[in-house]
This record gives sequence, C-alpha cells and structure tokens, in this order.
Amino acid sequence: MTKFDPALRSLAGAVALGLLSTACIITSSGDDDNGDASDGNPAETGLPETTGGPADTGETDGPPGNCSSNLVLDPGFEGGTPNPSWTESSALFGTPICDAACTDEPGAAPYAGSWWVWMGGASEEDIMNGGSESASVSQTVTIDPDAAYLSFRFQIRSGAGTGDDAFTVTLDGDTVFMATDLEMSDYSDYTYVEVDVSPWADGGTYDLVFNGTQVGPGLTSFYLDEVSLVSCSDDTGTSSGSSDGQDGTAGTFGDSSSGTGDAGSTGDTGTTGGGSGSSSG
Ligand SMILES: [Ca+2]
Repeated sequence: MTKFDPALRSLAGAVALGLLSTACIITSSGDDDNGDASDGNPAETGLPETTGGPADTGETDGPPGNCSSNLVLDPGFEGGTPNPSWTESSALFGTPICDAACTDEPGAAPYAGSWWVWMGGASEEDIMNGGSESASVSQTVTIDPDAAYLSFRFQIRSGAGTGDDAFTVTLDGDTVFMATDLEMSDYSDYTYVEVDVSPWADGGTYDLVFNGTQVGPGLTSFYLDEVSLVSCSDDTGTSSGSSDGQDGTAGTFGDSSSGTGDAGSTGDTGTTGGGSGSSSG
C-alpha cells in the first residue's frame, strides 16, 4: 500500500482545516487530557515532556560522563523489513519501516541511509476504511547505571493540526517523549531530540517503544531515524579513586600504630635521663 506524504497538499489541507480549527482545538484539548489519563502511565511523575524538546544546540557534544556505545541495535533501521532487530507493527501497512518503495511523494526520505520509520501517512480513504492507523517499532534494551540518554531524529512531515495524532516514546510503558500533530512547526525538518532517561538507568531491562497514531483524516506523518541510547557512569575515575583512598587510609592507621610504638621507646630515653640524675646525686 502506498503511503501519502502530503507535504504540499498539507498546505491546502491546513487552510481547509483552519476553517474548523477553533472548534477542533478546543475539542482535541479535552481529548488529549483524557488520553493521557486513560494511559495511566506513571510517566507524568517522571520526566516532563518538555525535556525531550528540540535540542538544536550541543548535539555533537554527547552526554557527560563515561558512556557506553549505542545500546540500540540497527539504530538507523537499515536492516529494512522484516527487521532483525526491531519488532514492527502497523495496523494498515504491516510495518512503519520504509524505504523509497513506500511512496512516490517527493522529499519523503530518511535522515540517513535508505530506511527510516514512517508512522501515519494513511490516506483519508485508508482511515475511513481502517478506522485509524497505529504503528510502532520496539526492542528490548538493558540500561546500566548511573545515567542514560536517548536520542533520535524526529520530523513531523505533515500534520492534521488537530492534536489527536500523537508520537510517543516509552520505556516499559512510561512515556519519556511525546509530540502531537499540533507541533509541526517545532519539527518541520528532521530534528535532533535528546531525552535524559537516567531514572531508568538501573541495570534493568526495558521495552523501548516508538509509537505513532493517526486517528483523524488529516494525513499526519511522523518520521523517525538514527536512534541512540547510551548508559553513562557518573565518573568511573572518581569511583575507583575513592576505593584507593580507603585503602590508603587503612595503611595510614597501621603506620600510626608503628609510630606509637616508637613513642614508647622514647620512654627509654627518660630512663636514660634518670640514670643521669643518679649520677648527680
Ligand atoms: Ca536510516
């Protein structure tokens, strides 16, 4: 099934939807709250969604500390589909992992390589017939202590502008990032997103899931590529230095005991003095 990526048509669509936008936004605001509540994710007690906002600066610096190599297998989806590293699902298309064969739309492309994840992109007819599109890619990751950072390239190629279509990233169901089709202006091109996921850096194993839903007829498309997850120790050098310090302290105490013994022999000197006094008497 060919996907639709109406980068050009979305302009006309936005104008048409603009006629209804006021009512839609009010309605979708309520829907969005209900959706969050129904998810029941404890994520709302974790990282705020704004943590994962666009991060155009410092992207080449990388996370602080001593970090692992990428924990994500096939981070650029270049394994294609069926993918050996990612579990894929799509209600209408079978998989969201795409290459050029997915579309004839000009400009629909990966950030890097030949493959990327394209969530949404269903035509109005597809949505009318299928009800909605929900797609995901996921894999299991083990995140070592003490800190961890998830990053990826994300674009909202086209958006319905209703707020009903959403892209979410979860770790064992906890939402660590979310964007809706209302945020096209923030992600109009592939944007580097980095999320501090240190609360999950405890040596445990988690399901990392990227999910995109398209429930309205507004032709929303979410693009994803170049995923990275690294775990970072606070500072391995300081940690080992602390252990050495403790060993050193124990050795110092041993030296002090020897010193005390030497002090006792000083008393022998006093005995010598006594002998001197006896001489004067
Ligand atoms: Ca790629």
